[in-house]
Order: sequence, then C-alpha cells, then structure tokens
Amino acid sequence: MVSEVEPANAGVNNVREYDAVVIGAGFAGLYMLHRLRNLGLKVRAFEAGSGPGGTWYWNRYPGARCDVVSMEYSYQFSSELQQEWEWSERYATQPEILRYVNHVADRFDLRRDIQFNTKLLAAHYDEASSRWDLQLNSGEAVSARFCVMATGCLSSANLPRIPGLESFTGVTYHTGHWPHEGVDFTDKTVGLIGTGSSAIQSIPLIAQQARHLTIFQRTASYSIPARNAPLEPTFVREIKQHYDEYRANNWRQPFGVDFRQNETPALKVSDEVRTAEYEARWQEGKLGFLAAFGDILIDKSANETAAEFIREKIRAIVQDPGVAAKLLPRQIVGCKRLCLDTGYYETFNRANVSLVEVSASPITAVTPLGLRSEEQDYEFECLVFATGFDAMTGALDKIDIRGSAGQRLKDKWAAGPRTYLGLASAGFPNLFTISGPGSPSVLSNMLPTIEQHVNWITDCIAYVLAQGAREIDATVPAEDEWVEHVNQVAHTTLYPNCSSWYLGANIPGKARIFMPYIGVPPYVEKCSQVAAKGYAGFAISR
Ligand code: N01
Repeated sequence: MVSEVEPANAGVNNVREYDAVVIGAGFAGLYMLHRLRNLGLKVRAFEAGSGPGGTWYWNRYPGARCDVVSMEYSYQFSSELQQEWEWSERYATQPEILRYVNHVADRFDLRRDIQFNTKLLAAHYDEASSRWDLQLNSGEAVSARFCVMATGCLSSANLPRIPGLESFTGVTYHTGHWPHEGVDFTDKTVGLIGTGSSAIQSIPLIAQQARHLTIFQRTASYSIPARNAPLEPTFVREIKQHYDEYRANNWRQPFGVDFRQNETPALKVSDEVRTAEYEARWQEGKLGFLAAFGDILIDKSANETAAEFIREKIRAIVQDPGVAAKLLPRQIVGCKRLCLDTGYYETFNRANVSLVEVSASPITAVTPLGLRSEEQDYEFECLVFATGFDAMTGALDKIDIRGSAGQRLKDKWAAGPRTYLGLASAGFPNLFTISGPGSPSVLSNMLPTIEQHVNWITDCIAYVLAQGAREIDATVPAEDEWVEHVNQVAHTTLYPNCSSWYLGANIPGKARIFMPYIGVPPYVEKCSQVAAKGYAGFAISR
C-alpha cells in the first residue's frame, strides 16, 4: 500500500522544513500562527488569497455583513486588542471586518510568516519520518511535523453545473468570489440565482442599481430584519468595561452567542404572549428570534408558530399577494440557517424586480443571453450566482490529503466526514482541523469557537512535544463514538429535517450527514476533559 503512494514532494529539491504549517490565513489561521509561533515553533502559513481574511477576503458582494453583532464577533485572546478596536456598526460590514483582520495581522506581526497567493495541492503523511510532505501550487515542497487546516467552513464556492454556462455572453459572478474592485450594475439587467443569506444581503443593493433584477428562487428563506445601526458609544463603553463577564456569559449559551434563550415551551403560553415575544424579537433584529422559546428547534408544532409569525410579516410587507405567496417559506424555520436582512422583502415591491420560482419550473440551461427554464427563456447582461458553498468538507476535499498507509481523507469521508471532536481524523496523525465537521463551528459564533480550537490544538501540540512523542492520532473507537454522538444530538432536534448545507444536501452526490455539533457548552467541556485526561481517545506514540 505505502509503496503505491508517491510522496507529495517527490523529485523536488530544497524542501523547506517547519515544525508546523498552517493552511489558511483567515481568523483561524492567523490566531493559530500567532499561538504556535509563541510556543517557539518554526511555523509558516500558506494562504490562497493575496491578503489575510479568508471568508471576509473573498465574500465582497454588495451588502456583505456579519450576522453576529460586532461586539461579539471579534477575538478575545488579547484584552488590548479588544479594548482598542472600535467597531462602527451593530453588524459589521465586510470591509470593516477585513480592516480588522488586517489590523490584527499587523499588530501581531503575522505577515512575515505568511506566504500569500499560495495554495496547498497535496499533503502526504510520511510514516517513516512522522512528517507531512506538502506540495504547493508554486511548485515548492515543504515538510512539517504538524499540519493545521484552517481552511474554513464556507470557502469552497458551489457553482451549479448548469449546461451551457460557458456559452453565456454576459458577465457572471459568484458572491463568494466577488471582484475586488466591486461591480457597478447601474443600468444593467441582472439575473441572480439563490435566496440564501448572500442573496438576501445583496439583492436589495443590486436592485437599487440595476435596470431590472430577476431573482431565481428554488427555496424561499426565512429572514428577520437586522435593524443595523451605528453603535452607541455608551453601549460600547459599557461592554468594554465588562468584556470578560460579557464573553463568559456568551460561553454559557447554547450557540455561544447572547440570544437570550428562553426555555419556556412555545405552546405552554397563550397566543397573545407568544406573539408578543416573537414581535419583540422581530423588532430586536437578531438570529436570537429562534431562542424565543425552548422548543422551536425541537418540536414541529412549536416551530410552526414561529414560521407562521414570519410568514404573516412577509404577507404584510410584500404588496403583491401573488409575489408574497411565492416568498412564503414552507420548511421548518431554522433547519436552514435563518437570514438577517435589510429591506429584503420590501425589495419585491420595486417595479424593477421580478421573482421566478425555479422549484415550479427548474432551470435547464444557461443560454448565450441568460437562463432557460422548463417554461421560458430569461435574458440579462449579468448573472450572479448566490448559490453558496460546499460547506465544511469542500475546501479539504480539494486538497490531496493522504494519511497513514496512503489513505485519502476524501475516501475516508466519502460516506460523510469522520472526526474526533472535529479536531482530528483517525489515520491522519499530527493533522488538526479548525472548525472541522463534528465541532460546533457554523452553529456557533465562529470567532470564539475558532479561538477555543486554536487554544486546544496549541496545548495539545505542546503536550506531545513535552512527552518527547513522535505523533498523536485519534483512535478509531473514540472517533466512532463521537460521530455517533454528533448524529444522535442532531436527531434530538429539527435540524436534520430539510435539505440544508449543514447536511451536505446542496451538493449533488454529497453524503447526507449532519456535520456540525449542536451545543457549545457541552462541547467545550468535552474538549477540556479529553485534554485533562492526557488526550483521552488519542494514541500518542514515541
Ligand atoms: O448560500 P446558501 P449562501 N438552482 O447555501 C440556491 C453564511 N453566510 O452563500 O435552498 C437554483 O445558504 C439555494 O437553493 P436551495 C451563512 O452561514 C453568512 O447564501 O438549495 N438555486 C439557496 O437559495 C449562510 O447560511 C452571512 O433550494 C440554487 C442559495 O442558492 C452560508 O454562509 C452572509 C441552485 C444558496 O444559499 C451560505 O450562504 C452570507 C441551483 N442549482 C453567508 N444551487 C452573514 O453573516 C443553489 N441554489 C449574514
């Protein structure tokens, strides 16, 4: 078996050697580099983009903004950084988040150890040396003892394979790979496929510029008004004075965000009380709408009360009853990610916007002038794909990762990703994933849980080195038990009940397995216990 596998750096001279490499320089990669460097290791990070930022570097579409409030969506490892950085809005825009990322890269002098414009093509584990051999798209070869994948959960764009795509004579865009110089849609006719978060944020702004915007909707989404506003200095001062308590409180919340979780069941209160609670949360403008009652994500009848409240709002906002009817979502609210918007439903009252339901009449082809559905042809000059990502596994799948005995990660994960804690996968020693499948990741406030992963990995590597050990690898029984547990927890909720990217259902042929772990506090507790027990569930070899 081993002899069949070509080392990733075979035939290349001048292999650069590191103690650790970090793949990606988004929020996860930057902090990982910082921690490993402070451990005294020789570390190098490789990043495909020309600058740091990961998802915030690539997703530059109009209206791109975080859906977690900025005072929470920020690093907490440095109290000085936390105190000195000033967010300007309740929900930060992509340009502001990118400025923050660049500030962090400069403040902690990280750039000197990052190689930009560089993609990892292959990573092969050499059992004889217990090192990872890496092949980069620059032609360079690198060897490292530890390899940390900070490749992001939503970084591999999903471009649907619609026949005729190359024949389109206009310009195409994907929200996840937006041109850095921006796009001026003034006076253009535009077609846009998708109605997820990226579409819901960009549609109102594109509609303000375009001569006509045609939106192709396969599944109507639930969205809550963001009620974004400039941050009040007194509010910021108050949080900064008590930032540690604020963060500590968030760590106790199910999703690691302050959603004011109410444990009362939705059907245990009167209709008036229930509607008043939904109304208060609709006015508040946070994803915490779903925390209004304790059973919204557990019980279908409870869920329907929240779903119907949002449908009622849509009927009230959208003036044309026919268009409103098309915009009414029918699936369980929350089992696809809830969206936050600024004027999304209102945009359908504009004369220059039309909505096409592709669920009723699927898109069959891209034509030179636009799109063809089963019923008719549509023409436009620009075509925007707001079609999402091959989430959680897509970025790793694109790299030829081979562990012990030449096993490919892609093959191992063919029936769904298998990890221990979302941090490691058995048979891939000394390789860690930040926000990997099987960890809370996308069902948490990403920044804190990234930090939790980075801190755990740093402590783990320090432990392995202190033991004078050669390698650390998740054991198969521990991994099997964890995968089973992730699945069991998911099935106590309504999350697996619709065709979401959490399940891989948006990618044709992808295994349908619920990927994120639900529950930040028990997850953090489990990781701490594993570490306290000398990395229980891992095999450490000398
Ligand atoms: O992607 P999505 P996204 N024909 O997968 C449709 C985060 N995020 O980029 O639902 C026709 O949600 C697809 O239809 P359907 C956030 O976690 C955060 O919008 O599969 N339609 C869907 O409508 C979010 O959840 C923020 O039936 C097709 C859309 O395209 C995640 O990223 C902002 C199609 C894709 O929606 C992904 O969001 C943006 C086809 N062949 C993103 N293929 C904030 O922080 C796909 N679709 C606010």
